[in-house]
Amino acid sequence: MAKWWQERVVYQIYPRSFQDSNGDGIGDIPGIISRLDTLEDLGVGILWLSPVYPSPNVDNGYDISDYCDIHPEFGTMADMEQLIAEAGKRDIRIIMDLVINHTSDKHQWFVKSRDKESPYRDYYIWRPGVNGRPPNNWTSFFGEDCWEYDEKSGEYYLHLFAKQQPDLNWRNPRVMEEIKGIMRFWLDKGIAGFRCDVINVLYKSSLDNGKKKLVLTGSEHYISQEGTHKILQELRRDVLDKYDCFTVGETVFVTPETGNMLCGEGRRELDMIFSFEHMETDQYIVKWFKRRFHAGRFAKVISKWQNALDWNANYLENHDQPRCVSRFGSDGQYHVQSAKLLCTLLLTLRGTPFIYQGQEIGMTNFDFTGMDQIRDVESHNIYRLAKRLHFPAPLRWRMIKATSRDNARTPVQWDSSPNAGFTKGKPWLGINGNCDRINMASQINDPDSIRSYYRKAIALRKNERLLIYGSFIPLKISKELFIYKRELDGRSMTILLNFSNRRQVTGYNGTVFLSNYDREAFDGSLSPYEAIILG
Ligand code: TEU
Ligand code: CA
Repeated sequence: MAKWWQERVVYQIYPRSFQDSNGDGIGDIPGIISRLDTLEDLGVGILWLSPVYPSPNVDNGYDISDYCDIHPEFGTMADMEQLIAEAGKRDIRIIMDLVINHTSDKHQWFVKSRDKESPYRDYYIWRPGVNGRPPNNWTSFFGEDCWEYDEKSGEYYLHLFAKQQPDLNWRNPRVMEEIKGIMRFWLDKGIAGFRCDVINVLYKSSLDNGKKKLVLTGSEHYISQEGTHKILQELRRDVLDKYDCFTVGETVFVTPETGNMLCGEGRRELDMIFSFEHMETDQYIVKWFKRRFHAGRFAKVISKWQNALDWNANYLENHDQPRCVSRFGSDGQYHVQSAKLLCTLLLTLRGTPFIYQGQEIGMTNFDFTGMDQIRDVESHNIYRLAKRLHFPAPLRWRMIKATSRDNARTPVQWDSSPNAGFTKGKPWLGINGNCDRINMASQINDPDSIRSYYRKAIALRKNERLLIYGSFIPLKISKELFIYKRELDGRSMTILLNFSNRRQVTGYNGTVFLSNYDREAFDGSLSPYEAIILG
């Protein structure tokens, strides 16, 4: 049965880097409000805000110290209420980031839990050490230990991410009731749902040692456990089902089987999930060891997931991933064509498309030259770990440069003025030097720009139900070509994507619905990085 959140395009905003309104160099909510007309013009129907709650910003807001307020650097609760209202006037709905695997270590719950006698002690996972060592051998997502010793109470607490992000204890029914209250608080303000942060690691089935692994020793005890399914079913039954809203879960290490268990229609858990497998086809084991991008490997994984789930959440970049045009396209000679090609892919897949801020103008990876310009806690931890492992400095920097999450976090390039129109102050993170040629102002009225192409593709998707609800049928996958068709009620469209800088003959023909070479007719051959939709 059709759902409104299947028919809209989502635009992800990383507020810190979107638009500053008061000159402190940090993006904020009034800045977002000032850009709503541009977002409405683009044609997006939902905004996902990365966290705007009070936070010490160890992990830029993914370490929350108060779930029911707004960080002063982003504005006030009145600003947030105004954003929800102003977006609503433009038929744009807002979803917030729900980070409930962990809080900040500055959250009152954690501060109180450091006292062994506190009723908040059991909100977190505190354990005594074993022979002066941490309680088990687990390793964290951020390349550190998973346990931090707390002198005050003489025990360790678990943190799957930074040590300033203590994991909540989801075996505690009081934690469940607290989180339900937080979700109702925001849903009552009129938001339309949540993007749920690392939502499939909430329940730890055991704290036993894990099998030693290069990545995330111990994860077999907490990835997609039965206890997590029960939690998601309860949140759905007691809170979400009482509102006109949806959820998209960020779910690490899911397979199509475990993914279906989390978001299949009948499961009554999440509505959609972000899987990672297509984002792992250009790496060896971990993202820090880059592998040459291969369109065939990429296309095979995308095709698999297209038909593995009832409904997909499709994305090519976000605040954690490098810029897709630099990674899967070409940010050199074919920058414009390949950015439009990736737009065509994203907007013609079956599932809700998620566009990340700046993707619509073809923003590229950053042009930083050293770690002193990097702000991301994950990058600094990994750099330190690589140094401890005696990786030579040039290799360490090469690893970080290609993969750091800061690639996606440089401020949005609005125009070619100083600081790209993002701020009148000193930006919290460096602005890419290519903002003089890649910026919103130079594209917004140019019919041949990347942004104009995104606007056309979004409009086409809105007007063609077969691009929303049609079946996905792969036709050809090779090192250069990804060709597939969408079909609904006897009508079909064929999408041809040339992921190479060479001309390709395809043997297809048809009426051109969209082309990144502005073709009127199609002779069967594709130019470098050409994308075309035939009907
Ligand atoms: O990310 C979860 C997560 O696992 C990411 O670190 C991801 O594995 C990696 O970056 C992919 O390349 C979520 C948020 O998106 C991220 O920003 C937070 O740092 C993290 O959770 C902790 O809240
Ligand atoms: Ca600001």
